[in-house]
Amino acid sequence: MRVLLLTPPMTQLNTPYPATAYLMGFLRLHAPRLGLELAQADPALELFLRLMSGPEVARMAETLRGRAAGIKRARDSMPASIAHFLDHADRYVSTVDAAVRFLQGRDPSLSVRIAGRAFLPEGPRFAALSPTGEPAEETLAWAFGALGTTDRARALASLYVDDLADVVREGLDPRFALSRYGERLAASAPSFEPLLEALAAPPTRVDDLLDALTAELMERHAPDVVCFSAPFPGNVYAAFRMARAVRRLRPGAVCVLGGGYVNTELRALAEPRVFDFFDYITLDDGERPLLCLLERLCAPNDPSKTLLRTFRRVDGQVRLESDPRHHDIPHRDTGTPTYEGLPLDRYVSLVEMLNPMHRLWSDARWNKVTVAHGCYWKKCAFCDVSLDYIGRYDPAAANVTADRMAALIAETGQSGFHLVDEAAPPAALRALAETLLARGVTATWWGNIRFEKAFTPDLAQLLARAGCVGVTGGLEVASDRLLELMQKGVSVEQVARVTKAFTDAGVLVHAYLMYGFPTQTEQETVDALERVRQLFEAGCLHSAYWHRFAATVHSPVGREPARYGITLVEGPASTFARNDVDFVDPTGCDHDRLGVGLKRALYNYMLGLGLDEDVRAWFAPEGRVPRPKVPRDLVARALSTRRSAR
Ligand code: B12
Repeated sequence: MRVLLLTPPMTQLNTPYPATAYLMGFLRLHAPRLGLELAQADPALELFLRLMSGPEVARMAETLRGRAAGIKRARDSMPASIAHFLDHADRYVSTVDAAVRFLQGRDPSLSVRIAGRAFLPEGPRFAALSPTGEPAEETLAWAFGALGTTDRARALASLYVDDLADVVREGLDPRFALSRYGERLAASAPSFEPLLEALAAPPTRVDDLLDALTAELMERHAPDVVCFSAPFPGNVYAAFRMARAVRRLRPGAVCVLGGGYVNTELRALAEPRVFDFFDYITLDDGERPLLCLLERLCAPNDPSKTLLRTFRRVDGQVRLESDPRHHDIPHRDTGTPTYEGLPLDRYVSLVEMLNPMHRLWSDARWNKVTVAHGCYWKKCAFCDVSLDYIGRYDPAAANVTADRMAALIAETGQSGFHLVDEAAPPAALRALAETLLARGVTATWWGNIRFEKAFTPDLAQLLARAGCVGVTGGLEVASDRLLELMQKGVSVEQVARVTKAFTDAGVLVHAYLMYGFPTQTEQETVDALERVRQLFEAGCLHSAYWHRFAATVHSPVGREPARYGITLVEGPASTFARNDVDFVDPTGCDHDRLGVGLKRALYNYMLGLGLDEDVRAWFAPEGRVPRPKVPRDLVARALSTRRSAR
């Protein structure tokens, strides 16, 4: 039986999303017994590469020119990205292949030409180089100095790709973005109808390319089973579109859907029409459910071959079949992920922001491993702790993780790892670091943690010696009252000490921040910004991102809203996706207004700017806010306690 595993567009482009690699690594262990032939492909990358190619960009110019020709005064109503593109279309056509090759790392010498700024056309996105009106050269010189030619060229080529992506979105397909496609059709969508309508609409050029790609994959692999992974809402539209094409091209093939989006948003699926596209949809970790399904497909007449957490359509109704005798595969036994079959030299490294920590997300290729399945804390009120991928904690021994890393280095020739844990546990990281050092493995790695007391300066130094280059973690609302309410289990002062331990060890640190948590007041938001300012000033943080809090149905806030002082607003009954829920917070704070100032401040802090400004200044364009009530030396004092305690 031939099984093809796919990641439908779009996801980040610098490295493969790992679900197909994890599942293929696991299925390999069972392939001889079941007679499976396994293959994986990444249509997300392929679609990008097709769009960003000379012939396609030429076609884009022709289409957009043709469209404009029919409209009076078309130029006046044209988005800036398209106007600029049409003015310089020939240059885009002649440079796009070279720029993409450069971003793939396949033509490094081109950096000198790109860095010279006469080679690539510079559209509206390049305004990001002059955020406050300064000449772009000043920003580039500040960021890359005189010798950083490669990085400078990468940043410029990334802006060039952003401009072209804007042209695709504004000119050809409004659903398109570089790392998500049609996201809004799927995210928390109570009804399947909008997605169905989009699938029934006349195809865009992006749709046509996707259909062609699907046809090629069917021809190359002739699969009997096609597994689609939808990690995010931004993969869902393409998954349905591709599944429909598979149905037409290979009517006998079985289509299966799984992934993070499904595990989070489709748990209460009741829409039978979804099964016009997919035969089976599985929940949570895919190893056991997929194995059960493949065993059943191999022996269709054997009634003992039952399913685990698998939706299918029976007599026109959606049914979840789950035999309680099956259990998930322990993390230690899931096998080693494999990237076999994926074109690792064709992924595209983009520089999305001039901040070293931010780069880890979109730049360079990272192999992925998981140190521990789930979260060992699993109490945070905003988090989907009731779901299996968070709630079921199952670490693997350090030897197992180190073996997987060694195997991936041997397979890919690359030693960079993104640990895709919910929150890698300190004890497991210590053991992993000691194992890597004892074995003499050279690896570079980063991942998400909780800013726990257990991450002492000594442990941070050990992790850094073993190859840790970055950690991300939640400081969330940066207010002790709210951190306690949400059961985060950390205090601001503790976060200051832990993050400083990491930055002192030379490790990059990113903080996830949140605003708009239930009962949060304006004063608390201003105070939070003051604490974050101090953390940047004291060198505890390199980067951060402020998310607007959203209540989800699987989080403690969504399940027990009264405990957090809010009431949920019931939306329309859902037969399709369920995740975010609207709520009313009687505190009545205007978080939208404050959010703009918070983001403005952070953007500047990440570039090392405005750290001595009164935080109220960042909110000023939207109105007045109260004076912060936080001692100006809160973080400095927290850090000096650390020193005297040592
Ligand atoms: C690391 C991570 C990130 C990283 C890296 C992302 C990347 N592109 O690689 C960062 C921080 C950048 C990130 C960003 C985002 N993330 Co994120 N991320 C995660 C996290 C913690 C781990 C992902 C991972 O690599 N897991 C390991 C793989 C192997 O697990 P998996 O994909 O779930 O696959 C397993 C099963 O799902 C199943 N399976 C998967 N596919 C298939 C297919 C079939 C056929 C079958 C049978 C089974 C199956 O089997 C696999 C093995 O068990 C997950 C939560 C989690 N613990 O999974 C959230 C998670 C996937 N992210 C999520 C979201 C929403 C996002 C963002 C959209 C956030 C935002 N608003 O910007 C962005 C999107 C980024 C993008 N477009 O690429 C959500 C998705 C839920 C949803 N609502 O759809 C999750 C589930 C977390 C959450 N509850 O919010 N993320």
